[in-house]
Amino acid sequence: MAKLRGADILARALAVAGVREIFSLSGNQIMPVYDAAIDAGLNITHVRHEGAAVHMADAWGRLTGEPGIALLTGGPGHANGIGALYTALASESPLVMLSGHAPLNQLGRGAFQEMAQADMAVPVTKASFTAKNAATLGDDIARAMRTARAVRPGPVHLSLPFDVLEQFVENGEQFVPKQDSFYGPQQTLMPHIADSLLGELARAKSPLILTGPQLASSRGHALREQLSDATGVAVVCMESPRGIADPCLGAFGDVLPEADLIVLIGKQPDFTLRFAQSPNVNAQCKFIVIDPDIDVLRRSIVTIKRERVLLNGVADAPAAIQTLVARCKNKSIKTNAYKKSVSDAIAYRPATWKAQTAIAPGALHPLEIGRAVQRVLDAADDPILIADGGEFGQWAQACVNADTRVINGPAGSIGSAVPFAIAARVARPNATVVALLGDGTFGFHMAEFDTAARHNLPFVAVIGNDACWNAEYQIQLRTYGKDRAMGCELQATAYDKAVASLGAHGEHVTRAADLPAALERAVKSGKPACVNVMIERLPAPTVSRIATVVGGAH
Ligand SMILES: Cc1ncc(C[n+]2csc(CCOP(=O)(O)OP(=O)(O)O)c2C)c(N)n1
Ligand SMILES: [Mg+2]
Repeated sequence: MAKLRGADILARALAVAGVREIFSLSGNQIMPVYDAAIDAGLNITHVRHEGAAVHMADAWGRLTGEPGIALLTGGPGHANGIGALYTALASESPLVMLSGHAPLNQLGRGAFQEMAQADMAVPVTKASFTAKNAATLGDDIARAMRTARAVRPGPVHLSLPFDVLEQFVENGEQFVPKQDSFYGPQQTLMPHIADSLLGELARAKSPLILTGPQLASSRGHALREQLSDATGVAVVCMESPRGIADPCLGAFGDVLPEADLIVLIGKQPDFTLRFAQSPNVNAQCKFIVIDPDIDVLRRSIVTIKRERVLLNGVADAPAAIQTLVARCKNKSIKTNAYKKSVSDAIAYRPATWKAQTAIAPGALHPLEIGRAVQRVLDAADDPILIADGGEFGQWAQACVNADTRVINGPAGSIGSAVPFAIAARVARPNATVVALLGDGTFGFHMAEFDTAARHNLPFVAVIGNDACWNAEYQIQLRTYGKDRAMGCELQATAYDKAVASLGAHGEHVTRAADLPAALERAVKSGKPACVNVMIERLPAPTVSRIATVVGGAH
């Protein structure tokens, strides 16, 4: 058997794991991996900023369920990728960030780009470590992928010292792990806990099941529906930093205090659930907590308060749902009346929204964009919705939907939409991908239009352009007064023209009547497209049948 470099073992290990796509920005430290990728049949989407590569790996993880792979260079390249890991961590998205690294044999002597890379990534990953030699590199990548998928999915970092990538080992093939090394065991829900849980659900008057962002994926969507059908109980996935006030959940916050039993499946009773406290959650409401992570489970019980927790168990969220659905088979389940009031509340939008238009000429109301984009998604065979950014992002999430949706998520970090959209096209080459995002947010990864053009990955980015960092501007108006706005204005930039020079199709829209045709041209262009729509500067919507509706009407 032949000698192999560390880089070849790594590339072959990735191929055995089923990896075909890598998101990367090149650099000295990782060029051996680029070389090895040719023989291993790995395709590289070569981006313009490392943060974009990590966001792409994140979207890949959410859309496919398989860890996305980002490959960055060492030192500054690694540092540029760190911020994007937080978005993936909060959204429970599996990915592996591989970073080049100064050679081990030069460490401590002032090596080029020497940096404590693994330490840097610790707070924003599930595991973060550095490869030590070529013979164990395959095991390292297997461990990284297992860990990314296991328990609560999330990002893992592995640093790749240059001398390890260049090191030759005899009989290298034997160090490439077998396929099953990339998968760990599932934690299933104990049948007696499942049965007790189902018993409590049947006894409760107004029960509710909540899941975390892991279940926001397409597979998660199907599992949630199965669980709701099987138990007759509403199942709600929470994946927004606005939590119970997520505009995509309509008036959910209105009916939540009526729940007398909440089952949390992989969902933490954190800020998004207002720490499960009154008045948002009834003080008498009981809880059942199922979580894959024993430490999180303990913390959840303390947050909720032990006396309110009827039952708890350790299990992976998807596996727990499968067990619950299986244990419901052949039982006659009645649909709980509260399920309908929850789904009605979630579907609720103010009646005025249907016909809402802008007041002044020259700009649209975000709802007018929502209606036009919804028609495009509804007409597509495989629609994917991406939403991100500020007040416009909230409007978009409130009024546009698709079964496959990727949003910036509980991290509350803006900027990922363009990389998400590009990765969505890599993951699903025939999908119609539409990203809705604010103008400030668009600026983060504008250069990735060049990546999309070079790799022939068409998608449509629809900018709600209010020439403002409006979310922060609204805080200034609300908190400090209308004369205290400061520094949040942007220019009414022609982003459509800016990205046209990167190979994109551009549209500039100032009238609602022109938007449908502009969207159609953008989709048909077969290019990455930017539809730059001027909008009114409105606060994000708060949807409630009880509270005053903010921003919905003039
Ligand atoms: C990485 C990151 N930086 C800053 C913020 C704070 N922030 C949240 S929304 C927002 C404004 C976004 O502006 P834009 O995309 O134009 O949307 P708008 O609110 O104007 O609709 C800012 C600065 C954040 N959430 N994440
Ligand atoms: Mg804006």
